[in-house]
Amino acid sequence: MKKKIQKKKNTFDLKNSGLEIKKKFISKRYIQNINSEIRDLMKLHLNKNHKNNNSELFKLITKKSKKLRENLFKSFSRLISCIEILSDKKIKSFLKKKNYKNLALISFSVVVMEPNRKKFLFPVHQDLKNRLSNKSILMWIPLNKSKGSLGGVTLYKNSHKLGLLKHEIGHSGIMQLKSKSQQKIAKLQKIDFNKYNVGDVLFISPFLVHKSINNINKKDSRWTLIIQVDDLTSTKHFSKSLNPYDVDYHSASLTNEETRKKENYVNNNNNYNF
Ligand SMILES: O=C(O)CCC(=O)C(=O)O
Ligand SMILES: [Fe+2]
Repeated sequence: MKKKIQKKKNTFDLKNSGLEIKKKFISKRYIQNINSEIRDLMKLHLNKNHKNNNSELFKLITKKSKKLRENLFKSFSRLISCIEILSDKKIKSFLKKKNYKNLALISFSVVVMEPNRKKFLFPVHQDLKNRLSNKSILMWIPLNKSKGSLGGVTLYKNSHKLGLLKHEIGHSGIMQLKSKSQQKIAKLQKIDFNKYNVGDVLFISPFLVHKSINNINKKDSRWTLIIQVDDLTSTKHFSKSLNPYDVDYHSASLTNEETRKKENYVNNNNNYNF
């Protein structure tokens, strides 16, 4: 009985809570393949035959050249192996079960959160840019495991029910909820997703407010793949506009992905004192 209650506490349903956590869900080989390609890309630029993990190689690349680091980082989010994960049968059947149809790939990106570098963290936000439909889903897929220290995301349960909230560019140069919007979510339950294994998937509504959790690990970075897809069955707005709402009214001018690439990784500093 106790066990049942416990289980219920940790179970979230996408429709009601705006999030759903699936443990040991997808085949690890997809993740292994992405990681090995990421390592291959970096190893090509390092002299020795390094056997290091992603985080160690990224540190070596960072030491070597800022431009190289920046370009390699951008290339990770272009790897076709990242979207091959959408062929995983568990992901396919999950989306089918939730009645997602005619899916369009909106974006996919690899996030690297280095230890104690707060500048890259995403403040509270919804993912409003580039939506082609209001029926949308985001997959947050760990590329390395964490017992908590690597950080992750804080999710504001039920916040997707508030609809579109107004955003602005925050002091870090990244889009965040305006303070009035922040007041609206202040009393909602916060769920920290910071303990995960390779194979787990967090499904969320992109309209669910979320933010990054700091990586407090001593040496490893957090590597996460984020894929967003939209259901194109309800696109009545297409006769007037591509997006289902006025994106610029609600959000600042850049997508999170764009801000990350332009503002953070492409800076004119010569050192990495973020
Ligand atoms: O993984 C994270 O820290 C959050 C990333 C995120 O929210 C985004 O890319 O929009
Ligand atoms: Fe986000």
